[in-house]
Amino acid sequence: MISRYPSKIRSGAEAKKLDGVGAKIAEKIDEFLSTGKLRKLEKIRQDDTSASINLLTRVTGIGNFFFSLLLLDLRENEHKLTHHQQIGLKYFEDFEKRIPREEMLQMQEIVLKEVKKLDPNYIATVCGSFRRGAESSGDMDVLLTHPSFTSESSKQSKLLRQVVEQLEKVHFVTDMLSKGDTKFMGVCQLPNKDDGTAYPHRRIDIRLIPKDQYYCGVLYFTGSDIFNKNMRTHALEMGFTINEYTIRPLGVTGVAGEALPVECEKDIFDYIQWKYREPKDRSE
Ligand code: DCP
Ligand code: MG
Repeated sequence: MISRYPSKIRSGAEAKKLDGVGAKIAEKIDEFLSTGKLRKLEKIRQDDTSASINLLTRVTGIGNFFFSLLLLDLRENEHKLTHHQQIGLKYFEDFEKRIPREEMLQMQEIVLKEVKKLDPNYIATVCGSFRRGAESSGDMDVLLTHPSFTSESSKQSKLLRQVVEQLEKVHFVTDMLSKGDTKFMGVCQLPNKDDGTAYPHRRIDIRLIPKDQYYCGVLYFTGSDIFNKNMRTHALEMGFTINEYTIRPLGVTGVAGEALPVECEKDIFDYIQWKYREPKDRSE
C-alpha cells in the first residue's frame, strides 16, 4: 500500500524496488508523475459505476500500490464522478469484504422484521449464496412479493418503495445506488456492536417480483449460476424453457408456450422431472 511507503515516490524505477511493483505499474507511475493523470483513470471516469468497479477490481490484480494511487486520485476527483460512482468509491474497501454468515443472519432478521411490520402479507426471501448456506456472502440479495401484485395486476411501485423507506427509517439502509419500481440497489449497515465499533457497509439489492413469478425468481437468484445453467440445460432436454421469471413448455417448433403455474420452487423441479434439491445442494 502507498500509505505504508515512508517517502515520496519520484519515479517508476524507484517504485519498482517495492514489493509487487512490476514494469507495467512502474510505467503507469511514470505516466502519472509526468502528465498528472492516467489514461485508464480517464476511461474509468467516463464509464458507469458497475463497469468501472469491475475495471477497478481487475486493476487490483496488478498490484496494491498502483491500485492505492488510483483510489487516491479518484478520491481527489470525487466531484467528477456520478452519484453511483461516488457511493462505490466511498465504500470501496467495505464492498471488497465478504459478509460472515453470522452478520447475514442479523441482516436477514432486520429485513424480515421490518417487512412484516409493514404488512404481514409480504413474502421476502434472502437468496444468493446465503440461501445456499454459504459461510460468507458477497452481498445481500432480497426478493420481495405480495399477493396483491401479479403479472396480470397493475404495477404497484409502493410495495417496494415503502419497504425501502422503512429500512431507511430504522437506519439499516444507508445509501441508494439506484431505485426503480421493481429493483432497489443500495447500501446497508448493521447497528454498531455493543463495544461501539461499526460494521462495514454492505451492498443490498431488493427486487419486487409478481407473485406468480416469485418462485422462478427465488430459484434463479438462489443459484448458484452453475446450478442454474445445469438446470436450464436439463429443462431444455425435457422440453421446457426456464428463466428468471417463468417456466414455459416448448412446442414441437421450439416456440415457448404460456407460463406454467408455479406455487413453490418444487413445482419447477417437478415439471422437468428432477428430484428436488435443497438450496444447500445447489452449488452445481
Ligand atoms: N445469477 C446467475 N447468473 C448470473 C448472475 C447471477 O444465475 N450471471 C444468479 C445466481 C446467483 C444469484 O443470481 O447465485 C445471485 O448473484 P450473486 O452475484 O450475488 O451470487 P451469489 O449470491 O451466489 O454469490 P456472492 O456470495 O458472491 O454474492
Ligand atoms: Mg449474492
